[in-house]
Amino acid sequence: MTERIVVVGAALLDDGRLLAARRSAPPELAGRWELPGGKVEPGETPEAALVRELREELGVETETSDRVPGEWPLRAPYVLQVWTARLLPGSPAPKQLQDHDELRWLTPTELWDVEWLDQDVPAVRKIEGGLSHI
Ligand code: 9L3
Ligand code: MG
Repeated sequence: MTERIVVVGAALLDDGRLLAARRSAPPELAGRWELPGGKVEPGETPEAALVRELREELGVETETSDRVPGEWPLRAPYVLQVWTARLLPGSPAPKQLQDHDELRWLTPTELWDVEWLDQDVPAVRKIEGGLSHI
């Protein structure tokens, strides 16, 4: 059996808002919004992978905190796990450097204003449930 491969996504929060990123690739995902992130590499912790992916994709310096409980299936062998993250003091603002063509900081009431990837919807619901505690 093939091992499952973890894809990490960020609930990147700033001032009570969640960052959503619109994918520009691949074609079947382009135009839909996601929690930014990517694949964990062999020997890498999920948290380190997320910090690396956010640096590569958005040019930001971040730290992870709590994991959002749950694990959601992607196309096999991938599964999505999500960590809460925040910008470190002095981090540049997020820019769409790679894989995205638009970014939005969503307030809790705007969370469903974007067309999330189907795969990300359950994770965003879970994040929404936790937002009132920030
Ligand atoms: N994926 C789904 N939701 C997400 C992320 C970060 C990724 N929030 C899916 C899209 C790709 C695969 O996981 O099929 C690998 O992601 P990436 O490395 O292309 O970002
Ligand atoms: Mg990615």
